[in-house]
Amino acid sequence: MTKFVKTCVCIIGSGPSGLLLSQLLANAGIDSIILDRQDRLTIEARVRAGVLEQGTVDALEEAGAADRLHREALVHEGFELAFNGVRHRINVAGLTGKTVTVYGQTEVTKDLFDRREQGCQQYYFDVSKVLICDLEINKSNVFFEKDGQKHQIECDYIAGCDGSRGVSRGAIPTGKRRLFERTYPFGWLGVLTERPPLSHELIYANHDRGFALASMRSPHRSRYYVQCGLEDSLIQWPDDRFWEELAIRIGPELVNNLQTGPSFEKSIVPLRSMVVEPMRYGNLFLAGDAAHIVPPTGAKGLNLAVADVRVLAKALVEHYKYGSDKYLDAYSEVVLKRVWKVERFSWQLSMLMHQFPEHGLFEKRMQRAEFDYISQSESASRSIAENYVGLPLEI
Ligand code: FAS
Ligand code: PHB
Repeated sequence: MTKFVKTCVCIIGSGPSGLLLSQLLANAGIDSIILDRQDRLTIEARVRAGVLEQGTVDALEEAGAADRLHREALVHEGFELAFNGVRHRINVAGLTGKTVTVYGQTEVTKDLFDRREQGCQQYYFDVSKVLICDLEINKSNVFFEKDGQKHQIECDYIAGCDGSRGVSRGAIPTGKRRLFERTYPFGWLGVLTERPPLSHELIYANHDRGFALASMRSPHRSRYYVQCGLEDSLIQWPDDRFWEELAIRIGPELVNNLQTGPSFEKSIVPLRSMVVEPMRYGNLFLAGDAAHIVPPTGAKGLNLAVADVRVLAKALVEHYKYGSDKYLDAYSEVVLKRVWKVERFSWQLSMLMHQFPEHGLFEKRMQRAEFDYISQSESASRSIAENYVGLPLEI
């Protein structure tokens, strides 16, 4: 016997976009139910993004999930680009009057779950066989199974917040959607270690041997990445090799500050740019990685997901509170405009800061010339700073 429930918005995916959307709706008195195929601990444990735009911090504040962030996060006024050891600081505060916040996605997710615990909204973890139906009629339905029990949720709207490998994107008929994709011929190998960071700001380095990034989670916990082959496996990257390679790529000036130690998390992520159009089909609205992927070079993944959700939450509140569908009808067009600008910035920084196997000497000179131009031109540095702190939200 199928268990049947009704709600306003059925949210598929309990990552940062699904959780934030549900909280913003709950704060406006709008009911939602969240489904996820994983459990809370697995979702919280994911080590992903680490840099938050001011807009993301504002959204977490609006959701009532920013208290711990304000106590524990690091506020940064700049970051560095380095080319074979030659460094240039992008003074984001000086150039834009804004800052970025270093606070792990793991912590953001924990805070949103804790905030949610305070409410009484429903959610289902460890679900399977999620099926999205009836997108073009008045009421839609989501079917799924949990612990062998069949469930059906009837709802007005479905928010597809189920990431890059979810089911929502596929619920848009093939003929009604377009996929734009760029893959990169390398990945990022990332480690977490309980060691103080080598610098008080992030450093993105392009070296003849490949890209490297020095980031952090706290004054005691560092996050480092090196560009690696897509076929590489973690076995090929024992800690010693990782530290050796990182030391070379960050350059002689910085290596003395590098405190190495055992990694307690190590993973490889492929780099990809992807956008699906439209981001709405009938009663289904896509948000976050379900609709677009950016390479992590611009630190935009999580921030873009949050930006989508801020627009979608506003649109749903306008619908339920004021009976206006103006924002719902404009959602896909408005959000995609900003998504493509953020895709461009993430692609631009990825093309500048990595070693491409297919690049010849000319392309390498182009990269160097672009770095030199950025280092000498305040307007070029301001352009990077404007994008890094976050483009305005067209809401
Ligand atoms: P998420 O992927 O976070 O959440 C989707 C949720 O949907 C998951 O909990 C999943 O279990 C659930 N789900 C999927 N399919 C489902 C189904 N069929 N039924 C029910 N539930 C389902 N960004 C950066 O800025 N810096 C980084 O260093 C960085 N590193 C990353 C590393 C990896 C491996 C990945 C994948 C992304 C990384 N990102 C990074 C980008 C990341 O931050 C994402 O943009 C962010 O997690 C997007 O959040 P959501 O859209 O909520 O999707
Ligand atoms: C991180 O700290 O994990 C991080 C920071 C900046 C990026 C990507 C990842 O661009």
